[in-house]
Amino acid sequence: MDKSGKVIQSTGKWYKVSIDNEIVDCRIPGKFRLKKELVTNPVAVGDNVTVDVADDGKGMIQEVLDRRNYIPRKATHSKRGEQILAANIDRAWVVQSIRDPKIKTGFIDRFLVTCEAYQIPVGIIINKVDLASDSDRNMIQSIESTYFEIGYPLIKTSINDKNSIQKLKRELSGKTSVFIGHSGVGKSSLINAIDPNLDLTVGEISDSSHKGKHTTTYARLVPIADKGFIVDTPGIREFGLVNIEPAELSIFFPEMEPYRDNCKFNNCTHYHEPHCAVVEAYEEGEIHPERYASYLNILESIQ
Ligand SMILES: Nc1nc2c(ncn2[C@@H]2O[C@H](COP(=O)(O)OP(=O)(O)O)[C@@H](O)[C@H]2O)c(=O)[nH]1
Ligand SMILES: [Mg+2]
Ligand SMILES: [Zn+2]
Repeated sequence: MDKSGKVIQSTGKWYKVSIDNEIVDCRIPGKFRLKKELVTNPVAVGDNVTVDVADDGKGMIQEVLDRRNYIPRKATHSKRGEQILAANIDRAWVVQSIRDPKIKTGFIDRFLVTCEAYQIPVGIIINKVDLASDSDRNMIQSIESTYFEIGYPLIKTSINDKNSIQKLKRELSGKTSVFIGHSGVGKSSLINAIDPNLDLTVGEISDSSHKGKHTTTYARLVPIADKGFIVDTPGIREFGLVNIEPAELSIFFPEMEPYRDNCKFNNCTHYHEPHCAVVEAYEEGEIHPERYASYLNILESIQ
């Protein structure tokens, strides 16, 4: 009888599948590779699969269940189409630190747009709040209210504050999560704080310094304290804004949703066009100035 499980690691040849909390080494039938799909990997980390487990304990993956969502990665130039870095993500978290390095809301907004475009629920973690000065604290408050109003969860954390770690732990419990953010913001430290058994290396040099070495690195799901997974890979500091048309960008800014259909032009980019309902809403204070500035920045980069 087939068993169901979740792919937690892949080398392209072998797959490790978690079935009832046990790890089973699996292969895929050759026919999986022949399917003319747009993606370059037929089975990805995070996929829910059914497996036929043989008497020797090895498995053969029978079926990949429909993906709820996935994190794309631009396939290397030799290949066609998209590579799936990880599938079935319950929430992606953009991790920023208030200082060292300083928080950049532009990065947050770019990341939120990508997650909206790929239908990945997303939240924001502001780490190292123990380093905040008084003026930083005001800034945190203003950032909090901006993102709260448009519906994104935001958690303030410090590895020196147990309560904040507990709160984060509750958010991640039983879910498959992914942390994205620049080197040094504290991703590994937070994961260690949540599950000290993992003992990830802290303070390692920038992920980008390994570029080239890791061109074929696959993602891995790391089980955290027996409930939930965190996607681990050095290759997802940022995932690109692929295939967003300028006139579609505002779809991925939830606060523009109530206005965008009222513009005079239906291909309005909400920038220079006359009778733009989004610009009017911005001028009336319905859209946060920094979010609109981010919108224009991203618009410029995709035009
Ligand atoms: N003060 C303070 N330092 C932190 C915090 N979290 C991480 N750090 C420090 O920030 C540095 C980078 O952390 P690391 O986890 O390696 O960041 P990563 O590159 O995002 O994985 C290390 O020196 C950590 O000790 C925090 O909440 N407060
Ligand atoms: Mg790290
Ligand atoms: Zn408009």
